[in-house]
Amino acid sequence: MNIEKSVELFNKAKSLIPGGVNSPVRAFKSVGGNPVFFEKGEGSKLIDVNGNRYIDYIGSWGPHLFGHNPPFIKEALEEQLEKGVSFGAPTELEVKMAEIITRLVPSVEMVRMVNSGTEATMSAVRTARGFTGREKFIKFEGCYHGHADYFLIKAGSGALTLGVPTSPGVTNGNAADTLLADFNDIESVKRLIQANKGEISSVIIEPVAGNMGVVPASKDFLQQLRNICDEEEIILIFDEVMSGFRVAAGGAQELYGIKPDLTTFGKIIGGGLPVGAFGGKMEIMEKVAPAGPVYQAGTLSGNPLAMAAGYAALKHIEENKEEIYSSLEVKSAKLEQGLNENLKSLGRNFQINRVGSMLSLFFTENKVFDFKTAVSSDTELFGKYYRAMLERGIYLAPAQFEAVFVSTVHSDEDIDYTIKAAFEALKEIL
Ligand code: HOZ
Repeated sequence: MNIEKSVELFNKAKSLIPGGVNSPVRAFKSVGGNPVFFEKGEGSKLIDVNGNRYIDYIGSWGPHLFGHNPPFIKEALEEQLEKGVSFGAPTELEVKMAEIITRLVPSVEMVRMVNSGTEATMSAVRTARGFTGREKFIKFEGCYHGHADYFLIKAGSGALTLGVPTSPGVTNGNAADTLLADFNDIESVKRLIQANKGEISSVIIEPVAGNMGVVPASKDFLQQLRNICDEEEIILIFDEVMSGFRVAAGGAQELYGIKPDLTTFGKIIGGGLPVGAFGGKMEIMEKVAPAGPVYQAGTLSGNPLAMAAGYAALKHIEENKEEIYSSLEVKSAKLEQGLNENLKSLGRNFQINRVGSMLSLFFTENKVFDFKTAVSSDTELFGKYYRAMLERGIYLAPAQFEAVFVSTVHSDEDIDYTIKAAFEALKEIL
């Protein structure tokens, strides 16, 4: 495949942008090779600057549930463009957005719009601290909640991929308030609570972790977490930046039937534009400024263009729920089954974790249920697989510790082609 223009652009970018990219995983450091620079997205495809077409399984890291540029989001954006792109003042769209979020996710009684998942998680933790008057919080090893200082401690995603799960620049003071538990291990949570009695404000978790690859929490574990948080008056925060509106219209909390106190959103909520949100119980959210004293603000928060795209996406979900999630399930199950059959016929028992349209293939024969089992995956082999798939026109997330996202516009042909390409790629590298 000729990617000459991407090579030229990356070389130029490296002298102008740190590492040549605006977000680390995109630099292909862990998989090797030159990052592909893109020009266009069309449904399930991405077209690079050399005109090569790829079946895209990143979907902008999750938001493109309906593929690139769906007509209903495009129309909403065009309509808003005529009216203006930013007012820094309230609009009716923000009210409609809050209404639809609270309808789709009933644990969210009140919601504040922000600009990214990182803003959502850091504001949620601050709100929980303000509400409880306690400073410490618990996060899980391998979960990633954006790049606020106190989250970059044994974090997943790019931090893990680049080998800096605990980032330089995070002060000891910041790190001291972050307590680390093991994913899917309730005893590790109990021990921390016991050792820090009355000092823990919140527990934040990705109920379907997507940043150490896809690793779902067990229902029993989440239920026990809910119970302990109730007993100890600790705020339970579900980070649904990835799973929100993806694994079900009401997110992972609908799937598991467990209600958190606060939820954070991103990705799909902006229909592809930079949006995040946090929300939850009224009594907690009423602590947020200006209703309450916990400060939180942003000029671009509730931006009309972003709200128009996000509202169009959520409205589409609300009106077509059954169809959307059953089609995603059918397509994703077909992909999972095809990959499993490939592995079987090659005599390998590598693990595939899947929740709805989020999936990861781990190059390990161990069951993957937490950070330690996730990192037992052979990342070098993943790199080879990645390059072999790219060569065949399949665009996966360029790191083992991310997810594959299937959209409603991936066709049967796309999935069949992907399974065939994966067979050839695996045969080549194993
Ligand atoms: N950490 C992001 C996904 N988990 C990567 C986002 C990006 O590079 O765009």
